[in-house]
Amino acid sequence: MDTIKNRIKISLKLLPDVYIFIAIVFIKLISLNIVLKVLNQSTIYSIIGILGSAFLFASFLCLFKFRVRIIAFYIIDLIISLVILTDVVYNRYFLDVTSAALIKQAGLVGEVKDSVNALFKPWDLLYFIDFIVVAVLYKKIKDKIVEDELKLARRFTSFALFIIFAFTFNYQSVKALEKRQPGILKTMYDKKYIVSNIGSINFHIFDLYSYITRNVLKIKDIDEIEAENTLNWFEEKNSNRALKYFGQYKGKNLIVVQLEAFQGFVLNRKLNGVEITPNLNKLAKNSLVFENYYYQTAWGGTSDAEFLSNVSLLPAREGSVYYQYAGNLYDSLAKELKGQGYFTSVMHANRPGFWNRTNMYKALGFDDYESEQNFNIDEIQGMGLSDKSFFIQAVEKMKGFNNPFYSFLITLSSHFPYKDYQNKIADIMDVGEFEGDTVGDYLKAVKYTDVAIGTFIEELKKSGLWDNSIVVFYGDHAAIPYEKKNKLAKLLYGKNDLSTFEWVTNQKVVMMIHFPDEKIKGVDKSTAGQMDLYPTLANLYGLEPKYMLGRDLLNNNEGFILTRDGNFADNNYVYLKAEDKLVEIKSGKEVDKSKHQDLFERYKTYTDKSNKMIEYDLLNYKTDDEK
Ligand code: GP9
Ligand code: MN
Repeated sequence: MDTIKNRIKISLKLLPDVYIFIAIVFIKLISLNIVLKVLNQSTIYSIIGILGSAFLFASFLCLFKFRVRIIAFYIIDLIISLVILTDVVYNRYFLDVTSAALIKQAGLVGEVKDSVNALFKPWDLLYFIDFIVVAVLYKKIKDKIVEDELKLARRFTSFALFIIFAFTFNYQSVKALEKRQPGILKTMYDKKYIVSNIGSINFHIFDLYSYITRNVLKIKDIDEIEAENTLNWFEEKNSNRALKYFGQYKGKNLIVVQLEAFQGFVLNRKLNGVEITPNLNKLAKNSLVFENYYYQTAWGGTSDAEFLSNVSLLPAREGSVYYQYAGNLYDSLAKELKGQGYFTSVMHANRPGFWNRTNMYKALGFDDYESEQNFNIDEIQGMGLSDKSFFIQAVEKMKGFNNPFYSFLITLSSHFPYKDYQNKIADIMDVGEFEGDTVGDYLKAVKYTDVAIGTFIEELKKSGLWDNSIVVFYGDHAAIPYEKKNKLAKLLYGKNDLSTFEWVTNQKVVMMIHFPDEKIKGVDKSTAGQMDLYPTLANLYGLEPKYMLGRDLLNNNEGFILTRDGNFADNNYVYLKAEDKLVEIKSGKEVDKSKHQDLFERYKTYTDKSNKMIEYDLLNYKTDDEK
């Protein structure tokens, strides 16, 4: 027993350079969090994570004799310092940290090449000052260490100890992060938040792992015939040019508003005699309303809704398409409109790195991205800038745009958990028995955003933009979590629970299109979804994109939607994956699946084609092929 203790003691004692290494890495990583201004989001677990990553590298150092060790020290220190420096410089420009996927977007760096030089500051050299300090120290301690050089077994003991520490610390840190934000390491929706919680090195290890498994270790590449087949399938699907309304609104502005968590049931609903969304209800009377518009988002939440609506492909089967496939080539609404001389802009008053938007909006072809940085954060409501202030400032910006333009707006205030942190909307409406519950908080948040929408419409009218623009409003995804379904049952049906059928058929969002001449209006009851927006708008604006999964809602009544959790529906039937049941929508009764195999086939084909398109970046493949 005593010898083991002694062995450990000696093993740890004679490695002063390793401790210096740990201290240096620790200081550098903490200073990075200070520079990134994310220290306030950190917890004790971030210190544990940062120590964990320092221990991990330290453990490898222990394996070598001093002379080799000191070289390894320099190499690892240099790599870590360069990673930190890249993040610091990248953050100065893009307000985010780097990720391996950016390798595919080298062009992006090219674009800012001139400013890259300007982005380096003299004090960045401080990240390398330790190289001199260590060189001086090295001279002093070299002889002593070489004299008492540890034997291989002892060095191995130190290695084992450090590696155990490394794994324990890192595990604790990562576990704490996943507990606070489940799934964040798959979707990477807020890279800076991850850095703040587990340290930069751990983040980059996860990021690299995800990149390698996705790109380098892909089981096989798609063969040529399969790629051609997939592209042909899309081309054929989109080749039947619509007859009705084609190009009828060419030249009109397009304003698309994606509303945070606007579930379908809020529209035209009253609670204790009071309308929840009076402004949208009023607008609905003169708009084309889709009553059965499903959201099709998956892990990527808001970003998936943006993607579905602008690209008309399904989101990633795991993780988020905005993070994993930001380097792909896309055919998108913004790009197509740009081809017709439109100015394209996207506005969302959150940090630009959130959901990897800075990179993805470039891939989607937006000319301009107005993030939190470009708004005056003069009023907070919910998750950030209040929708009211956001809308007012957005109209101001639009007034300055060259016409015609496409403006894509994403709201923020009605974000889960709908808490009225600023205590501003507590009395906005009486939610009766739902007071104090998520459902009650949600209804107030929706009411708040609806009031802001009222202001938005007024401002658009005042500016003259209203009469010259198609304006679309739709919700991004669910608002009420599954564990709150009893309360939802109370609100919707005055009962205590929802069946799976009721739950699934309520996973819809608000959706309406307002036309400047109000010639197209009414209620469409066909089954539709977010992948149908792009094809519908493409037709109205006379565009002919060829790689969309959805349908043109004005020229095809054959409704069909599918979601990533395996549900799908047409106008008559809905498949409930959780119960493996096909149900007739009208009666709510189960029907014989074997008689509707065509629906199952369709689901499979759609999923398969969409997956291939994204996972193999087929448009890029096609472009390469054509070169
Ligand atoms: C963040 C906002 C919310 O900018 O869009 O994203 P969500 O959490 O709803 O996916
Ligand atoms: Mn959202």
